Amino acid sequence: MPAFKLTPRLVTVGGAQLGPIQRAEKREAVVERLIALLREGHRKGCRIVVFPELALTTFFPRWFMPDWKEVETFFEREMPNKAVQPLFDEAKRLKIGFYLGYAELTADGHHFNTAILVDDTGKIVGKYRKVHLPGHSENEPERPFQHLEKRYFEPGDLGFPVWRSMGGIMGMCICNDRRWPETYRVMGLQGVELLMLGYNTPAINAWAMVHSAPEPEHLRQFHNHVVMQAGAYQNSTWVVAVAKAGIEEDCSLIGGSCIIAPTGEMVALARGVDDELIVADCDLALCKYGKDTIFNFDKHRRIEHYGLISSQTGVIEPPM
Ligand code: ING
Repeated sequence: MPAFKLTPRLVTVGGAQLGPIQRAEKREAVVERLIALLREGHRKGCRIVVFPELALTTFFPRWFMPDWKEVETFFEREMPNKAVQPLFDEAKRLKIGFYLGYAELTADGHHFNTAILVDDTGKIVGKYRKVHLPGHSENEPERPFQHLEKRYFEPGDLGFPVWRSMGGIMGMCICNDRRWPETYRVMGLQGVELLMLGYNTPAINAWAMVHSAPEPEHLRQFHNHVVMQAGAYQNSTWVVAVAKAGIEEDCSLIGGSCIIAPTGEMVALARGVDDELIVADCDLALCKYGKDTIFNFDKHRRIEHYGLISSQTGVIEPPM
Protein backbone atom coordinates (compact mmCIF):
# COMPACT_ATOMS: atom_id res chain seq x y z
CA MET A 1 0.00 0.00 0.00
CA PRO A 2 1.87 3.15 -1.16
CA ALA A 3 2.16 5.76 1.62
CA PHE A 4 -0.18 8.69 1.01
CA LYS A 5 1.98 11.59 -0.28
CA LEU A 6 0.90 15.14 0.41
CA THR A 7 2.04 17.72 -2.15
CA PRO A 8 3.97 20.27 -0.06
CA ARG A 9 2.74 23.86 -0.01
CA LEU A 10 5.83 25.57 1.40
CA VAL A 11 5.76 29.17 2.65
CA THR A 12 8.94 30.38 4.33
CA VAL A 13 7.93 32.66 7.19
CA GLY A 14 10.05 34.95 9.36
CA GLY A 15 9.24 36.09 12.88
CA ALA A 16 10.86 39.50 13.32
CA GLN A 17 11.15 39.92 17.07
CA LEU A 18 11.92 43.47 18.21
CA GLY A 19 13.94 44.47 21.22
CA PRO A 20 12.71 47.40 23.27
CA ILE A 21 11.46 50.64 21.70
CA GLN A 22 12.13 53.44 24.17
CA ARG A 23 9.64 56.27 24.38
CA ALA A 24 11.95 58.81 22.70
CA GLU A 25 12.72 56.55 19.73
CA LYS A 26 11.37 58.08 16.52
CA ARG A 27 9.17 55.99 14.21
CA GLU A 28 11.72 56.54 11.42
CA ALA A 29 14.45 54.86 13.52
CA VAL A 30 12.13 51.98 14.37
CA VAL A 31 11.24 51.54 10.68
CA GLU A 32 14.96 51.20 9.92
CA ARG A 33 15.09 48.30 12.39
CA LEU A 34 12.04 46.71 10.74
CA ILE A 35 13.67 47.07 7.30
CA ALA A 36 16.91 45.47 8.57
CA LEU A 37 14.89 42.45 9.77
CA LEU A 38 12.98 42.38 6.47
CA ARG A 39 16.26 42.28 4.52
CA GLU A 40 17.55 39.47 6.72
CA GLY A 41 14.28 37.67 5.97
CA HIS A 42 14.87 38.19 2.25
CA ARG A 43 18.38 36.72 2.55
CA LYS A 44 16.82 33.70 4.25
CA GLY A 45 14.13 33.21 1.62
CA CYS A 46 11.11 34.51 3.55
CA ARG A 47 7.88 35.24 1.67
CA ILE A 48 6.18 36.63 4.78
CA VAL A 49 7.63 38.43 7.82
CA VAL A 50 5.65 38.92 11.04
CA PHE A 51 6.37 41.97 13.21
CA PRO A 52 5.10 42.47 16.82
CA GLU A 53 2.03 44.18 18.26
CA LEU A 54 2.36 48.01 18.43
CA ALA A 55 5.61 47.67 16.48
CA LEU A 56 6.14 51.39 15.80
CA THR A 57 6.25 52.78 19.33
CA THR A 58 6.94 51.90 22.92
CA PHE A 59 4.14 50.04 24.74
CA PHE A 60 2.45 53.25 25.88
CA PRO A 61 -0.49 51.62 27.83
CA ARG A 62 2.05 51.24 30.67
CA TRP A 63 1.51 54.92 31.49
CA PHE A 64 -1.54 56.87 32.67
CA MET A 65 -1.79 59.95 30.42
CA PRO A 66 -4.80 62.12 31.27
CA ASP A 67 -4.29 64.23 28.13
CA TRP A 68 -5.70 62.44 25.05
CA LYS A 69 -3.55 64.70 22.87
CA GLU A 70 -0.49 63.00 24.36
CA VAL A 71 -2.03 59.53 24.04
CA GLU A 72 -2.80 60.13 20.37
CA THR A 73 0.87 60.85 19.60
CA PHE A 74 1.29 57.06 19.73
CA PHE A 75 -1.43 56.44 17.11
CA GLU A 76 -1.29 56.30 13.29
CA ARG A 77 -3.94 58.31 11.41
CA GLU A 78 -3.14 56.72 8.05
CA MET A 79 -1.52 53.44 7.05
CA PRO A 80 0.86 53.61 5.33
CA ASN A 81 2.06 57.08 6.29
CA LYS A 82 5.26 59.02 5.73
CA ALA A 83 7.19 57.33 8.53
CA VAL A 84 6.16 53.78 7.53
CA GLN A 85 6.24 54.17 3.72
CA PRO A 86 9.91 53.06 3.46
CA LEU A 87 8.93 49.71 4.99
CA PHE A 88 6.12 49.25 2.46
CA ASP A 89 8.45 50.25 -0.40
CA GLU A 90 11.25 47.87 0.64
CA ALA A 91 8.84 44.97 1.24
CA LYS A 92 7.32 45.50 -2.21
CA ARG A 93 10.80 45.65 -3.78
CA LEU A 94 11.80 42.42 -2.02
CA LYS A 95 8.39 40.81 -2.76
CA ILE A 96 7.80 40.02 0.92
CA GLY A 97 4.42 40.19 2.64
CA PHE A 98 4.22 41.26 6.26
CA TYR A 99 2.07 41.52 9.44
CA LEU A 100 2.42 44.87 11.21
CA GLY A 101 0.90 45.81 14.56
CA TYR A 102 0.18 49.48 15.32
CA ALA A 103 -2.19 51.81 17.20
CA GLU A 104 -4.95 52.92 14.78
CA LEU A 105 -6.83 56.24 15.06
CA THR A 106 -9.69 56.14 12.53
CA ALA A 107 -10.95 59.19 10.59
CA ASP A 108 -14.11 59.16 12.75
CA GLY A 109 -12.11 59.15 15.99
CA HIS A 110 -12.02 55.50 17.08
CA HIS A 111 -8.93 53.99 18.72
CA PHE A 112 -7.94 50.38 18.03
CA ASN A 113 -4.97 48.09 18.69
CA THR A 114 -4.64 46.99 15.07
CA ALA A 115 -2.67 44.68 12.79
CA ILE A 116 -2.59 44.65 8.99
CA LEU A 117 -1.60 41.93 6.54
CA VAL A 118 0.26 43.26 3.50
CA ASP A 119 0.83 40.76 0.67
CA ASP A 120 4.02 40.26 -1.36
CA THR A 121 2.83 42.77 -3.98
CA GLY A 122 2.57 45.51 -1.32
CA LYS A 123 -1.24 45.45 -1.08
CA ILE A 124 -2.99 45.66 2.31
CA VAL A 125 -5.15 42.53 2.07
CA GLY A 126 -6.41 42.34 5.65
CA LYS A 127 -6.97 44.29 8.84
CA TYR A 128 -7.62 42.99 12.35
CA ARG A 129 -8.50 44.95 15.51
CA LYS A 130 -7.67 43.42 18.89
CA VAL A 131 -10.80 41.93 20.48
CA HIS A 132 -9.53 40.87 23.93
CA LEU A 133 -8.20 43.97 25.72
CA PRO A 134 -6.47 43.07 29.00
CA GLY A 135 -5.70 45.36 31.91
CA HIS A 136 -7.89 48.20 33.21
CA SER A 137 -9.39 51.55 32.18
CA GLU A 138 -8.64 53.81 35.19
CA ASN A 139 -5.30 54.84 36.66
CA GLU A 140 -4.23 52.50 39.47
CA PRO A 141 -1.27 54.33 41.04
CA GLU A 142 -0.52 51.46 43.41
CA ARG A 143 0.69 49.39 40.44
CA PRO A 144 4.44 49.52 39.57
CA PHE A 145 3.24 50.29 36.00
CA GLN A 146 -0.19 50.54 34.35
CA HIS A 147 -1.78 48.33 31.71
CA LEU A 148 -4.38 50.75 30.30
CA GLU A 149 -5.40 48.97 27.10
CA LYS A 150 -9.06 49.13 28.18
CA ARG A 151 -8.66 52.92 28.42
CA TYR A 152 -6.79 53.68 25.21
CA PHE A 153 -8.40 51.15 22.84
CA GLU A 154 -11.92 50.05 21.94
CA PRO A 155 -12.57 46.31 21.51
CA GLY A 156 -12.05 45.26 17.90
CA ASP A 157 -15.14 45.50 15.64
CA LEU A 158 -13.98 43.26 12.78
CA GLY A 159 -14.25 39.83 14.40
CA PHE A 160 -11.65 37.20 13.48
CA PRO A 161 -11.54 37.18 9.65
CA VAL A 162 -9.22 35.09 7.46
CA TRP A 163 -7.91 35.84 3.95
CA ARG A 164 -6.69 33.73 1.01
CA SER A 165 -3.27 35.23 0.27
CA MET A 166 0.34 34.22 -0.52
CA GLY A 167 -0.56 30.55 -1.09
CA GLY A 168 -2.72 29.89 1.96
CA ILE A 169 -5.54 30.86 4.32
CA MET A 170 -4.10 33.54 6.61
CA GLY A 171 -5.43 34.78 9.96
CA MET A 172 -4.35 37.36 12.51
CA CYS A 173 -4.80 38.14 16.18
CA ILE A 174 -2.97 40.27 18.77
CA CYS A 175 -1.33 39.45 22.07
CA ASN A 176 -3.98 38.77 24.73
CA ASP A 177 -6.22 37.23 22.04
CA ARG A 178 -3.82 34.25 22.05
CA ARG A 179 -4.88 33.32 25.58
CA TRP A 180 -8.52 32.74 24.55
CA PRO A 181 -9.37 29.45 22.76
CA GLU A 182 -12.28 31.15 20.98
CA THR A 183 -9.77 33.19 18.97
CA TYR A 184 -8.26 30.11 17.32
CA ARG A 185 -11.55 28.25 16.92
CA VAL A 186 -13.36 31.05 15.07
CA MET A 187 -10.47 31.14 12.58
CA GLY A 188 -10.21 27.33 12.63
CA LEU A 189 -13.87 27.21 11.53
CA GLN A 190 -12.78 29.27 8.51
CA GLY A 191 -9.93 26.90 7.64
CA VAL A 192 -7.01 29.05 8.84
CA GLU A 193 -3.60 27.59 7.93
CA LEU A 194 -1.22 30.35 9.04
CA LEU A 195 -2.20 32.40 12.13
CA MET A 196 0.07 35.39 12.77
CA LEU A 197 0.24 37.44 15.96
CA GLY A 198 2.41 39.97 17.76
CA TYR A 199 2.65 40.54 21.51
CA ASN A 200 4.01 42.86 24.20
CA THR A 201 3.90 40.85 27.44
CA PRO A 202 5.30 42.24 30.68
CA ALA A 203 7.45 39.73 32.53
CA ILE A 204 5.60 40.43 35.77
CA ASN A 205 1.89 40.88 36.41
CA ALA A 206 1.65 44.35 37.96
CA TRP A 207 -1.80 43.60 39.43
CA ALA A 208 -0.47 40.48 41.19
CA MET A 209 2.40 42.55 42.61
CA VAL A 210 -0.15 44.53 44.57
CA HIS A 211 -3.13 42.25 45.08
CA SER A 212 -1.75 38.74 45.45
CA ALA A 213 1.39 36.67 45.53
CA PRO A 214 3.41 37.69 42.47
CA GLU A 215 3.23 34.99 39.81
CA PRO A 216 6.58 33.18 39.43
CA GLU A 217 8.30 34.59 36.33
CA HIS A 218 8.91 31.22 34.66
CA LEU A 219 5.10 30.80 34.32
CA ARG A 220 4.97 33.80 31.97
CA GLN A 221 6.86 31.93 29.27
CA PHE A 222 5.08 28.64 29.97
CA HIS A 223 1.66 30.28 29.60
CA ASN A 224 2.84 32.20 26.54
CA HIS A 225 3.68 28.98 24.71
CA VAL A 226 1.12 26.50 26.06
CA VAL A 227 -1.86 28.54 24.83
CA MET A 228 -0.47 28.87 21.31
CA GLN A 229 0.70 25.27 21.01
CA ALA A 230 -2.76 24.15 22.11
CA GLY A 231 -4.45 26.58 19.70
CA ALA A 232 -2.28 25.42 16.81
CA TYR A 233 -2.90 21.72 17.50
CA GLN A 234 -6.64 22.00 18.24
CA ASN A 235 -7.22 23.90 14.98
CA SER A 236 -4.46 22.28 12.93
CA THR A 237 -2.87 25.57 11.92
CA TRP A 238 0.60 27.11 11.90
CA VAL A 239 1.06 29.87 14.49
CA VAL A 240 3.76 32.54 14.16
CA ALA A 241 4.04 34.62 17.34
CA VAL A 242 6.40 37.58 17.62
CA ALA A 243 7.36 39.59 20.71
CA LYS A 244 8.44 43.09 21.35
CA ALA A 245 10.92 42.13 24.10
CA GLY A 246 13.52 43.40 26.52
CA ILE A 247 13.65 46.24 29.03
CA GLU A 248 11.43 49.00 27.65
CA GLU A 249 11.27 52.13 29.87
CA ASP A 250 12.25 50.03 32.91
CA CYS A 251 9.51 47.48 32.14
CA SER A 252 10.69 43.98 31.24
CA LEU A 253 8.85 42.39 28.30
CA ILE A 254 9.19 38.64 27.62
CA GLY A 255 10.69 37.29 24.41
CA GLY A 256 9.92 33.74 23.37
CA SER A 257 8.92 34.52 19.77
CA CYS A 258 8.19 31.22 18.08
CA ILE A 259 6.83 29.35 15.09
CA ILE A 260 4.51 26.44 15.91
CA ALA A 261 3.47 23.68 13.52
CA PRO A 262 -0.12 22.37 13.19
CA THR A 263 1.01 19.42 15.33
CA GLY A 264 1.60 21.84 18.21
CA GLU A 265 5.38 21.37 18.03
CA MET A 266 7.57 24.45 18.26
CA VAL A 267 9.85 24.56 15.19
CA ALA A 268 11.59 27.90 15.79
CA LEU A 269 12.23 29.86 18.99
CA ALA A 270 13.96 33.20 19.58
CA ARG A 271 16.98 33.00 21.89
CA GLY A 272 17.35 36.59 23.03
CA VAL A 273 15.27 39.64 23.87
CA ASP A 274 16.50 42.00 21.16
CA ASP A 275 15.91 42.38 17.41
CA GLU A 276 16.09 38.80 16.18
CA LEU A 277 14.68 36.98 13.14
CA ILE A 278 13.45 33.40 13.45
CA VAL A 279 12.60 31.48 10.26
CA ALA A 280 10.77 28.28 9.35
CA ASP A 281 9.65 26.60 6.12
CA CYS A 282 5.94 26.28 6.90
CA ASP A 283 4.39 23.49 4.81
CA LEU A 284 0.71 24.50 4.80
CA ALA A 285 -0.17 21.02 3.53
CA LEU A 286 0.70 19.79 7.06
CA CYS A 287 -2.57 21.40 8.25
CA LYS A 288 -4.58 18.92 6.21
CA TYR A 289 -3.91 15.86 8.39
CA GLY A 290 -5.45 17.36 11.55
CA LYS A 291 -8.29 19.06 9.67
CA ASP A 292 -9.22 15.77 7.98
CA THR A 293 -8.91 13.47 11.01
CA ILE A 294 -8.73 14.33 14.72
CA PHE A 295 -10.04 17.89 14.20
CA ASN A 296 -12.41 17.26 11.36
CA PHE A 297 -14.86 19.76 12.86
CA ASP A 298 -17.79 18.79 10.64
CA LYS A 299 -17.44 15.13 11.61
CA HIS A 300 -16.80 15.43 15.34
CA ARG A 301 -18.07 18.68 16.86
CA ARG A 302 -21.40 18.69 18.73
CA ILE A 303 -22.47 22.32 18.67
CA GLU A 304 -25.82 21.55 20.28
CA HIS A 305 -23.88 21.33 23.57
CA TYR A 306 -21.68 24.41 23.16
CA GLY A 307 -24.34 27.13 23.55
CA LEU A 308 -22.94 28.67 26.76
CA ILE A 309 -19.68 29.56 25.01
CA SER A 310 -21.29 32.37 23.03
CA SER A 311 -24.49 33.01 25.00
CA GLN A 312 -22.92 33.59 28.45
CA THR A 313 -20.03 36.00 29.19
CA GLY A 314 -19.08 35.29 32.80
CA VAL A 315 -19.28 32.34 35.18
CA ILE A 316 -22.65 31.33 36.67
CA GLU A 317 -22.05 28.68 39.35
CA PRO A 318 -24.60 25.99 40.32
CA PRO A 319 -26.79 26.85 43.37
CA MET A 320 -25.32 25.93 46.83
N1 ING B 1 -0.21 41.93 27.07
C1 ING B 1 -0.34 40.87 27.96
C2 ING B 1 -0.72 39.55 27.30
O1 ING B 1 -1.87 39.15 27.24
C3 ING B 1 -1.18 40.02 30.06
C4 ING B 1 -1.24 41.18 29.12
C5 ING B 1 0.05 39.55 30.49
C6 ING B 1 -2.32 39.41 30.42
C7 ING B 1 0.08 38.43 31.34
C8 ING B 1 -2.30 38.29 31.27
C9 ING B 1 -1.07 37.81 31.75
O2 ING B 1 0.20 38.88 26.88
C10 ING B 1 -1.02 42.39 26.09
N2 ING B 1 -0.55 43.44 25.39
O3 ING B 1 -2.10 41.89 25.84
